[in-house]
Amino acid sequence: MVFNYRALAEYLVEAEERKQPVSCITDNYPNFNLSNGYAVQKELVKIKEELGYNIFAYKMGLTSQAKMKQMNVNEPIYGYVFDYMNVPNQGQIIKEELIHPKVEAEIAFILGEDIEGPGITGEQVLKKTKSILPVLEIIDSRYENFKFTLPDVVADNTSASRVVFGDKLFNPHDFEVDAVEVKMKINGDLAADGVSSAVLGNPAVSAAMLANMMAGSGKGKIRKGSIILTGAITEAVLLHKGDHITAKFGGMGEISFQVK
Ligand code: 0L1
Ligand code: MG
Repeated sequence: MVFNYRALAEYLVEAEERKQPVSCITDNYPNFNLSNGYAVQKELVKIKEELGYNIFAYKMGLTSQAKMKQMNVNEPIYGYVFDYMNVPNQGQIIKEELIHPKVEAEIAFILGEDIEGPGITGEQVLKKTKSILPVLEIIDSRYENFKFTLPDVVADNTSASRVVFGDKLFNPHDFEVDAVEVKMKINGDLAADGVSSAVLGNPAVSAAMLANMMAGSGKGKIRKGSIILTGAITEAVLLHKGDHITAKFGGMGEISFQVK
């Protein structure tokens, strides 16, 4: 079947702009597959760029065994964070601008050198990483009830919506990157916790997998200076108007924001 990738990307961009969830693409097109999902994602990126936005970071999704099992897949997915999605630490997100946001804690990598697959390992990526920093990702599926198949969520740019980065950069060689403990509180109550080894054993493996997936789909290397969100350490927690979120990342400080 031939799909109109541009029209499907517009459908998802409009859902984001109107803050109205839509039904899954696969509800109408059961044959829509993962490579169709990435083709829609590519069009979605083009539309955002035509609107004047720029890619700010790469993001990996479904990087925990639990999430992969839930989706019945054995490979993570990737998408893009745009510049307009940035929220300052201690800042606020506006509930009315979003549909049904959830928050999850992650570690981001900033590359000191280009990385390129196929076959690059987590260890090799770590050697080429200049800095790491904590980040809270706010995901907001454009689909009704946050329910979708893998091709749907890839088309929807892996639910990317907002990001709140920590204030300080850290040298990855000063850290056990796979042993960062995170505790996330909402309105003072523990909402989610985890250890960074939940991300494919080590978040560096996730960044390497991104480079390998990019190479596999002919997208080339990931350039020096690029930022990569490596995937969730904690479960994603639903946010409500009025919530105050704080997340402590062991040895890496705290990130907080308010839902207005
Ligand atoms: O960043 C993520 O892990 C999200 C991937 C897409 C799945 C979801 O929206 O829960
Ligand atoms: Mg994420």
